[in-house]
Amino acid sequence: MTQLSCAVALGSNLGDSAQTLTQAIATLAQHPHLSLQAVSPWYQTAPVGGPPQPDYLNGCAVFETTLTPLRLLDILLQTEQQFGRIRRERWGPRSLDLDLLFYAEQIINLPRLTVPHPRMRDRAFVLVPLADIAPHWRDPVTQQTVAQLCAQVDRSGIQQQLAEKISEL
Ligand code: GSY
Repeated sequence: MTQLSCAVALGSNLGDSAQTLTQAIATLAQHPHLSLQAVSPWYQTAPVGGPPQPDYLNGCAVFETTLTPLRLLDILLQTEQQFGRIRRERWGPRSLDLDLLFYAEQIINLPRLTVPHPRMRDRAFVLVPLADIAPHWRDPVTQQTVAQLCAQVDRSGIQQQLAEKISEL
């Protein structure tokens, strides 16, 4: 079966976010059809949108997979639930958020799934960590690379975590 690359964004602002992100990556990496290729540093980021809420910890990971996009989406949703995600309010705080950003160079518009992620181009908290691990990945919609998209966003409010705070996988 053909292995395709996919990029996933991770975010958390409830509980021990560093531990949650690290364990979520480890859980995904153990899936028989996901092969972890790269993980970004974690960034402490000011919340965008929603009610007043704590800062987030955000990062990105790249996997190779033989899963279909919808099967991968289901695994991301299951993993969110495993880590106690409760959808209280749409833009409110959450223990774990996993978003599928890219699935190879495919453009997917399904009722349950839009890829590339429709809001990723405006989000420094996604583009900054993604540019660390996949700067040359080309957005199939805009034809711009992640590095180019990242250079266009306001990265104030984005702070890289100190190395010793990044849990080892
Ligand atoms: O869309 C992901 C959840 N989210 C975040 C986030 O992960 N990081 C920051 N900085 N702000 C956010 N607002 C929402 S909603």
